Amino acid sequence: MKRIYIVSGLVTFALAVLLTILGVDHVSKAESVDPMKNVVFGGPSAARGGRSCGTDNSRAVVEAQEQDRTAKLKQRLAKGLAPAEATGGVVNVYFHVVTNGTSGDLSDAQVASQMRVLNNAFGPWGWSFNLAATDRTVNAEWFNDCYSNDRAMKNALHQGSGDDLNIYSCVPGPYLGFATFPSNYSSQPNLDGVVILYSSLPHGGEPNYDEGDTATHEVGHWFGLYHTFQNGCSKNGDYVSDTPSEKSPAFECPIGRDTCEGSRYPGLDPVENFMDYSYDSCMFQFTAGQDARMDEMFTTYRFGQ
Ligand SMILES: [Ca+2]
Ligand SMILES: [Ca+2]
Ligand SMILES: [Ca+2]
Ligand SMILES: [Zn+2]
Repeated sequence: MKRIYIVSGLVTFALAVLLTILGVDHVSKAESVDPMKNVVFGGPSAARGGRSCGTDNSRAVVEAQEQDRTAKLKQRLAKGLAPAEATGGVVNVYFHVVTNGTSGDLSDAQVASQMRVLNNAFGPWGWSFNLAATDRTVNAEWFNDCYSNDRAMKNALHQGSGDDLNIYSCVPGPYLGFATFPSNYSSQPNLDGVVILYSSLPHGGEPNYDEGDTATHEVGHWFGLYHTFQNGCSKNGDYVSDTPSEKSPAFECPIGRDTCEGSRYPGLDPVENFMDYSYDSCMFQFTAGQDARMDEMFTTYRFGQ
């Protein structure tokens, strides 16, 4: 971390976040559907036509993180602290290029291009990324499946602290990428970070997914965001109040789709949101509510840690 902007305002966002946390919701328990019913884990690989993300969004993981988050937020508020002290800043990035000797050897220009994509996506919300170091490792086993070899690879290569971002490029099993959540950091600091398919970088050659938004999506998880279709149309959803509820992942670019209908679920599906499963060319935004959540999660789990 180089520097952090401290802002005590943002009362509106803070209130929105608080209302969400306190369970103020329009949907009663009786009306909510099984939150896991429509959530796709894994899914088809990118090459077979759909984005797939290997981040562990299972109900147990999400509920544990939300319980811990709620408890820690209450403690902050009880001390008179703002929900998010860190509302932006410059995050140092350690970029780990893993290759098998022939594939995956990304150039410095490609890494720089990926950094620009991240800065364009998060910049409007106060966050920017500084490339602190790039290293290159030849290890065919890690490169060919850095999902299964996640632990060995990261234990060897991870750098920095909780407010620094580690990015690994390789082939993450069947996924375009996967990430760890902020609340994972304290128990497993060396595993913290984001793993992306090497060909998902800008002009990397992965059909429909080579504008660099896989990294943006996974860094969203790293900041504490869930998929926009988390929990489907049921209570809490993605724990962000201004992203319309969404029953299932949106593939390709189905603008106008509305999978949670009726007056309880205003708005069309957020298929243009970075945290959906649509094509890179389709996704281009985060919301103010997602920013408030990222700021709060960063404050709680990463800032100064
Ligand atoms: Ca912010
Ligand atoms: Ca939402
Ligand atoms: Ca809707
Ligand atoms: Zn994801």
